[in-house]
Amino acid sequence: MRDAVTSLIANYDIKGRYLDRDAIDTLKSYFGSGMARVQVAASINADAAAIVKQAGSQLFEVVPELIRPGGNAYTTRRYAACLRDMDYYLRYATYALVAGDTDVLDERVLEGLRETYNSLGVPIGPTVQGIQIMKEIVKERAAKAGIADTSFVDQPFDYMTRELSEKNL
Ligand SMILES: CCC1=C(C)/C(=C/C2=NC(=C\c3[nH]c(/C=C4\NC(=O)[C@H](C)[C@H]4CC)c(C)c3CCC(=O)O)/C(CCC(=O)O)=C2C)NC1=O
Repeated sequence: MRDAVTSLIANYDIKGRYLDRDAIDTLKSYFGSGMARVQVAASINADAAAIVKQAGSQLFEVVPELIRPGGNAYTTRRYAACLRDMDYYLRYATYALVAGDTDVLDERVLEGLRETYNSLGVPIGPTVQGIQIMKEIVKERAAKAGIADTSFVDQPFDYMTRELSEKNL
């Protein structure tokens, strides 16, 4: 599992090069957003269950078919599985935020997921909507907590979205 620093070092080591200006800029940007990353992760951790619940309610409001008979999240068991999946995405997003790298998502979340979803008929579109709703909730909270530039929050959520949707089309 890699983070922003180990990824960068690995790249330079392969080429046998010292850290150049680009590398230093990348490191500055990562460490510059470091406290904000930790702050966002802490704010998510403190309220993860509520964030998942709110995102679930919003998703089922936008796509109510999911929880009607015939919908993939219909029945208590599947409803719970859906919220549990959202919780996975949120938790791993916090890891990726702190790491400043999406490697953990490839390794622990996305590997084989598309196949599983396809075989169970879990629809990708609404899953991606749920991930995006969580992103917006987290960004709102970060902004309220006084973090001026919340753009770094996008990365893990957008990465999961892109990987899930691209590979399914
Ligand atoms: C940490 C990495 C990890 C992930 C990501 C993961 C996902 C995951 N979601 C699953 C099921 C599921 N996932 C959903 C999710 C949804 N259905 C919908 O309609 C919505 C769009 C969506 C919620 C947003 C549902 C309903 C099931 C149960 C499907 C079934 O058993 O029929 C399953 C099948 C096994 C099981 O039910 O536990 C896996 C492996 N498991 C993991 O270990």
